[in-house]
This record gives sequence, structure tokens and C-alpha cells, in this order.
Amino acid sequence: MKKIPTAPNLLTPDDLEHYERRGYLHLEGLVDLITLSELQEAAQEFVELSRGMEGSGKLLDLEPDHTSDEPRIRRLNSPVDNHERFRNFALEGLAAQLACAVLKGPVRYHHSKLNFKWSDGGEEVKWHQDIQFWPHTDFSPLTIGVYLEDVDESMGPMGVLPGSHTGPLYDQYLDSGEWGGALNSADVANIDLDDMVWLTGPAGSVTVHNCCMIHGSVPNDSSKPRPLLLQTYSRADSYPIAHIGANGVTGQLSGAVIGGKSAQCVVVEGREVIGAPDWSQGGAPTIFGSQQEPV
Ligand SMILES: O=C(O)CCC(=O)C(=O)O
Repeated sequence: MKKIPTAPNLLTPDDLEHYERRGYLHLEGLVDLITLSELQEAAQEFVELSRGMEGSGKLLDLEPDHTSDEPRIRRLNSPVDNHERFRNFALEGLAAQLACAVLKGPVRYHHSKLNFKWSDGGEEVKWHQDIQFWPHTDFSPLTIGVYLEDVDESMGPMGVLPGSHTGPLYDQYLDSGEWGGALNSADVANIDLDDMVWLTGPAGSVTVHNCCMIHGSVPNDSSKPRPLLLQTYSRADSYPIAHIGANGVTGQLSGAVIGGKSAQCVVVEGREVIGAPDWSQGGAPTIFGSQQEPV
């Protein structure tokens, strides 16, 4: 269990009401300059590291035309597992505090990523909903994004469709039966893209979106990369459902509870199950070991 983060006055009652009703928050310039520069330095370390890499690996997803002279990174996987600064920010710092504030209590960290969306054509993220990628026992999961550089409309900012978090949950498989990870074109045609809100802002601006929100972003045709650091949390009494989507492969620190304790309790078919502790990291004891009286 992580220490209880405190962040007085991080959000107003209006912010909380906005999140409930519209499914997102847009908090411009929220990250202080020292923290921001620490996160920027950490991100830059991975850009330098990428120069020695010829292709994508477990850590970095690189564009096909990446070179050591002109790095083009799509994504850093699991920054929380791979750099102390990202870890502190997500598990104790502002992102953790914000997650506890929005979800009004302890939270469970799920995963993180840093989408660089490089300059001059950094790829789009098609319209999608997140919850199908990693279903949970409720719809509390949310993702907190932090722009590590100034982002304007030409840079492929994230777009969210306000209110869509209470609407239909779409089938994100292709007609072929393969996982597509995006709404299909017929469903997109029924969405009013004019209602999309584009979340731009100076470096250090923060976005929060609910797991059922329709969101995505267009290519970055500007001359600057658009690094967006993302970290996902659920309420501590929400649990990722195993063997569906990315659950179980979301990083070593996935499952860390922040700001309180996990009740290890879930309601299934209307019956409350008080479950055993989380043994996913350390391994499960046998029933024989568990049943011995402590000496
Ligand atoms: O990078 C973006 O613009 C959106 C990211 C996103 O939605 C995702 O990676 O699931």
C-alpha cells in the first residue's frame, strides 16, 4: 500500500460534477514547473536510448523510419516500471493525488504509457473506448494524461466526446473477427464529430477521461512531437478481470493500491465475495500453509 496522497483543493466541486456529467476534465498547466522538467528529462532519456535501437522492442515502440539521427518514437511502454520519476509521479505524486480526488478515495494503479506522437506525421489514435481493452468489475477506471510539451490544435491533441461515457459500449473487433481496437466506420458515422472537444494546452496541462469515453487523436502534422504521459487507475474496490484484453500484462507495479487499502471484496451475481489477499506478485500460498495456526 502506498502512502496516502493529499492534495487539498486540487479539484473544485464543479470539477467533480463536470467529470461525472461530461466524463472528462481539462486542467491547463496543472503540473508545477519543477515536476514538469523532471518528467521532461526522464522522457528525453528514452529518446537518447532509442538512438541505439533499430526496431521496436518491449520498452519502446518505434516508427518504421526511426534512425539514430532522427528518432521517431511512437510509445514508451510502462514508464512507471521503467523510470523512478514516472513511478513517483504516478504512484505518489500529482497523478496519484488527482486520481484519488476524482475517484473520491483509494485507487488501484493499472498501467501507464508515454505516447510521443512524433512530429511530421506522428500517427493518429482512432476513435475508441478504453474499457474493452482491460475490462474491470465497474466503470470507475480513468486515465490521466499530462502533456510534456505545449500542444496546439495542429499537433494531434487528444479529442474527447463529452457525455459519451454513459452511452453505448462499442464492439471494437474488425469484420474479419480480428481485434481492431477502434470503433468501426459505421459507428463513427453515427457520432457527431463536431461535438469533439480537443484538449490542447501548455506543457503541464492535464487531461482526465473515463474508461467509457469515446476519444482519440488525429496525426501530428506539426514540426514538434506531442508527448502525452498517460496513467490509468480504478477505484480500489474495482478489479481488472483476468484473461480478457491487456489485464495481467500491464506491468510489474500494476495493482498497487494508493491512498488506502483494498477491501479485497467484490459483488458477483448480487453476492459479496470477501476474497483472499492479492497474491499476483508474490505467489499464492497453499491451502495447507494458510490453514496452519500462526506460531
Ligand atoms: O495519444 C493519444 O492521443 C490518445 C491515447 C489513447 O487514447 C490511448 O493510448 O489509449
